[in-house]
Amino acid sequence: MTASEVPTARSVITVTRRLPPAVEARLTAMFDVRLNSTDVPLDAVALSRAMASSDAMITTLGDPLHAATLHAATLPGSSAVRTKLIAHFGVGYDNIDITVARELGITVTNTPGVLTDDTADLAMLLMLATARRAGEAERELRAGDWSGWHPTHLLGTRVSGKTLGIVGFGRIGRAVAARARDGFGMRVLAWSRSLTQPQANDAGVTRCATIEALLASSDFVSVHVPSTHHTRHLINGERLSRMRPGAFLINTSRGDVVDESALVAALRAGAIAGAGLDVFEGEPAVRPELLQLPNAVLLPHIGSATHETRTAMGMLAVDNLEAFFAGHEVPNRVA
Ligand code: 8YV
Repeated sequence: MTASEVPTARSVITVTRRLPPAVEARLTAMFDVRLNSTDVPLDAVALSRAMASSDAMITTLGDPLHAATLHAATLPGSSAVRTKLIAHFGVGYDNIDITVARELGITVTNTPGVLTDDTADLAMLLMLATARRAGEAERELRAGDWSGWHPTHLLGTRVSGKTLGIVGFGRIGRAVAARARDGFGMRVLAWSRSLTQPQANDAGVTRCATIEALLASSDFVSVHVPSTHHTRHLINGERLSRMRPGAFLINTSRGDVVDESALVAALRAGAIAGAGLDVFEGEPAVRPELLQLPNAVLLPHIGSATHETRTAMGMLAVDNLEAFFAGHEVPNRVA
């Protein structure tokens, strides 16, 4: 954006979902803000209309900004969209067609870094909950079915000292590695398409040359890759069959990275011991077969859901808006 394009009146910002109060207050003080008071997700038509009538948007992963929706937002007789910035509230932005956004001259930013620790904590929580059968145990107690302590009741699998394989070694993968190694004395293996030996050495992990080698050698596998056309069904039936029979799969990244029907088959057959999932292929819908499996711990995409992190994510999105409308380079550009 050039200085001449910077709107002089207060810029109109549409925020697609409710955000923490401190974030909404800061936004409202700076911009002409259209908040979503109902907190109901906007459909494709409402998203296009909002883009056609706002200078910028704050979006979330529940807002599919595919090519058709972006094109539908163009002004009549023009290939331009009024929205010049999509400040996405989240680190993953697979809901946005970045190529089309770029073609339409829309800047896109995300919120990296601030959610790393909470998402890594949740991966550890899922590892512990699946291995120690916390979901099953709590369901039993709440149902009034606990008949008292006995030596063979609800025996699980030890986490400490085991081998963890991390698929994808970005910020969150590295944060999980540090927790597992330093907190739980685990041996940590890592694989990603770009991980180099010096990077693995620096992080104190063992680099696997192939994902298959990592899967075959891990007691726990935790997935930390973004959703792209390269990673869709990265963990498919063939790769699940490479895992150890007693191993657990943890996914806090994106649902489509794991072939869920193959995962259900592997869990049913006892080909792996369990799965801890915070993300799903068709979320918020969850495959009914998964709901029936006692060896799956299922959470409703709460990786970054703490007061601290959601506020920090919102503030980072506002930092990007502020920089953009001041005519500066945005801090977290992805397009
Ligand atoms: C966010 C996430 O809560 O940041 C991400 O990529 O998956 C979540 O932790 C979500 O993106 C909000 O839009």
